[in-house]
Amino acid sequence: MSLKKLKSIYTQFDKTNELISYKVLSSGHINDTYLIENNKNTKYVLQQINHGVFKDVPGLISNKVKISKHLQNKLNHLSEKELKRKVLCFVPTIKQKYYHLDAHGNYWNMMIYINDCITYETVPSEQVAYEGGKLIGEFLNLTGDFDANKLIEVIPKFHDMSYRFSQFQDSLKIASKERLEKAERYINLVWNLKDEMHIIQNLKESGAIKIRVTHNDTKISNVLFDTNNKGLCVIDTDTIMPGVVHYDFGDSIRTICNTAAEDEKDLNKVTFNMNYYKAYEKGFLEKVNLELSPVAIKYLPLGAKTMIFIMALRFLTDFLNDDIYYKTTYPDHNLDRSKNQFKLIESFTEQYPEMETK
Ligand code: GN1
Ligand code: MG
Repeated sequence: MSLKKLKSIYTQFDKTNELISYKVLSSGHINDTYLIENNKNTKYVLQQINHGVFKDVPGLISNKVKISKHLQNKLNHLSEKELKRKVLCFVPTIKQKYYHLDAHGNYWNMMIYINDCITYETVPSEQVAYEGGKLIGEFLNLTGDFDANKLIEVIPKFHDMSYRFSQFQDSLKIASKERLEKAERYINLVWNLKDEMHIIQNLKESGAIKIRVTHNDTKISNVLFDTNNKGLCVIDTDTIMPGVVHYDFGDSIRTICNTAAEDEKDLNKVTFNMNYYKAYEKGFLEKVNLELSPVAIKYLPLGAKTMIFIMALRFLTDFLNDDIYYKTTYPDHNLDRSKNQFKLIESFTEQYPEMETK
């Protein structure tokens, strides 16, 4: 992306000032994200939304703006400065919309950049795990009274296990012999776990656990911490849509309790940190305050296992499909991600009895 192109996009959001510099933020696997700065030293995050993945970008933008506004209302006792650090603040275009559609059919949106904060790919301490739990718990608490029917399903069946299995089965039919051979061990693991990994979906469909607003991408790198390691703001709200709390609990646990990054190739470094699990769970339950039903609480550990598994399955499927979905930086990147998640499941399963305490 050229500075010239980004400058022209920026003018759609701000006619008065000029964009002077930018930096690529490369941690996401789907969108193209830039940290930009204008001539008044104000920083923003400018993002091109991947409309191959997100089929209804205006709907997605509408979801996340609605939730930001809801959070701003709920937190209106805070000062404006504090509020801008705690809740993502989207910037409207000069046409008073929250996205710009460029001449190439690409969608852009812009947020105020939150200064002086820290993000983690791997968690350094129990305190960070605990703070992460509090922040995600608070997010769910504050969105508990928002009617999930007012949100569109940004990616239909996003965490639906049957759907992910059917995509996996399709990928097996078209995968190259070489990739099938490399993935053989992991393909077998998928089948072994099939029934257990449908339990959360069955509980959701039977109404035993309730459908509500969920974030759906609560990996720890989507949580901003302040410089004292206190949880500050949940970012990357593209996938906000109806779901069950187990998705958000589980995806945080998947990333917080992994002693290595999700694409670490040295599997000896990948273990499940039980102390972080307990710390996160404590913070989460302290804040969530949603009258979680006994059934919902009982299944939180399985929610964690399910979210680790669904990522193992999705990375594996994309590997078998020759890497058409996630950004990759080398040929076996998706396979390495999948192996990493399967190793995490193995370590998790060894410690599972300790979690089922409720
Ligand atoms: C993708 O792009 P990013 O990093 O926000 C993915 C999530 C995965 C995550 C794994 C829309 O999120 O579901 O958990 O990668 N988002 C989409 O790191 O597929
Ligand atoms: Mg995301």
